[in-house]
Amino acid sequence: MDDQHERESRTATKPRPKVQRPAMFKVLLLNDDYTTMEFVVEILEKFFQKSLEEATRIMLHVHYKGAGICGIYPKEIAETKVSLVIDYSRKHEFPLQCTMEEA
Ligand code: TYC
Repeated sequence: MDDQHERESRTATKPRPKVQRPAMFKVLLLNDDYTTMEFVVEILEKFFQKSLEEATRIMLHVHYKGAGICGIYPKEIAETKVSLVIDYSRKHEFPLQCTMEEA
């Protein structure tokens, strides 16, 4: 086997460690008729680290389209965000719904 051929076959058969990428989940906000626009913007700033401009853009998207993505996270983080949003909304007596689905 010449040098070049040997180098290629070695590279081609090199075992690769199997990397397990975590399953990722989209966190979604749903529209409703009662939650104020200001409160949704506050949620996006507070729990999803969005700027005022980005939070306003996402809120308007949800308002007009019915649902929108706040962020994409590993499962446990997504679950925590959903709980935080729902708890905070209920505490402020808004019916805002937040859910997650596999990305
Ligand atoms: N539709 C609400 C209103 O007109 C605003 C709103 C936007 C509510 C996004 C929920 O996820 C939501 N006050």
